[in-house]
Amino acid sequence: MSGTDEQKQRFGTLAIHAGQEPEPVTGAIMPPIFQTSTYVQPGLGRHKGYEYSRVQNPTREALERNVAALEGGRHGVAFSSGLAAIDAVVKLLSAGDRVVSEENTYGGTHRMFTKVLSRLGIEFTFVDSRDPDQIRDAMRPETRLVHLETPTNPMMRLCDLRTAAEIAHERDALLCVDNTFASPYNQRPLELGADIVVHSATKYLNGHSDIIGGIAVLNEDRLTEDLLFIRKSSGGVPGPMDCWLCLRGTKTLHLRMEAHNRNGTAVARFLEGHSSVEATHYPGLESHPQHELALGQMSGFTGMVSVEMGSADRAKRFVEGTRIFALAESLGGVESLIGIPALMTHASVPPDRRAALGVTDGLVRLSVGVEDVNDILEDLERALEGA
Ligand code: P1T
Repeated sequence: MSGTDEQKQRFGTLAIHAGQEPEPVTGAIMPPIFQTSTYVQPGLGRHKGYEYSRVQNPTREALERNVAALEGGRHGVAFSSGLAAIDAVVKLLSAGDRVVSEENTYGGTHRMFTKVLSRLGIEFTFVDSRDPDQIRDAMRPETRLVHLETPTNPMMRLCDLRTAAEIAHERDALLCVDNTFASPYNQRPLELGADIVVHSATKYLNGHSDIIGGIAVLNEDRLTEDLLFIRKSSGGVPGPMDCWLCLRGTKTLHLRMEAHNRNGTAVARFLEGHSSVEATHYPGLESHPQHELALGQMSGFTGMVSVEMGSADRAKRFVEGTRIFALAESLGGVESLIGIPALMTHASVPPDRRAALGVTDGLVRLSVGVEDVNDILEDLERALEGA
């Protein structure tokens, strides 16, 4: 499919075809796994565009073209993990530069910013990006990057991306949005003004809980070249087999996300109405304080739901009492997962910070899978009775 054809295609068609041509030698419809570290050069200084797999790999490039198309962007740059992608984006900056970041990101992102990248002379200011004024007030002449997550992990807070993009661009800063929770099926930040979208491809993009991967999507050629240079120099590339698995995953992204959106909504409504649950956080609920914004910038609300159980004991009994929901870190796979962020994915965030965000020991996060919704709801009902 040519680039111009792709511009006309709709999401489900892009998911299956974008970035992939039948392999020219045999006609294989699936892109081969180019499981090779190097490429033979017919003579010194002569090669076919492929020298070494840290720099170029055809399977990885197929994944990059595919996800770029899904995000409505021009370039994809794949990484060995979501954190490797975010790390590379921050490395576009230099010592003395500043980042304004949403305060409620994935715990590992917060750990990388505060414990690793800040040691290299990059300064981080954390804000509640639900309030655009907090972003605006935190901007300094040295601020080069605004890093947002929306919905946030695990509180499901939203940031108005159109406004955030305006604020960042007024000050000549880049806007990077972690779109892991929404997936490009539900939200396309580049179309709302972001410069860079990052994903933990480990989650919805791959969708089958069998790889760790990351990807950044951009429009600007110059910025893409800079990011490719950082990846080539730092080396956080994914292997060809993982790229191929992710590419197989993205072929069904639209089908899976429809089912996640449907089951997520059913679970959120069920939990909101349950007497054992104190609060339910899901942008698709009318009771979510930013529901209007959700309707304005998302087309679906995913399978991610968080609930406040009121105490650590009740949360523990709930997550240990489910049978279909497996107690595990991660999210976005076809199978349902459940966990306690304060003890698992956000354990690296200091306790006082967690408390301020609402990431209490009683907060339970669910990644609602695509099993039969009746079995999912029965599982939750039974576990809540035990809690
Ligand atoms: O695990 P990795 O592929 O490196 O992705 C990191 C990451 C980045 N951004 C968001 C929003 C994430 O949720 C994650 C990883 N999150 C989990 C492992 C989790 O269970 O929340």
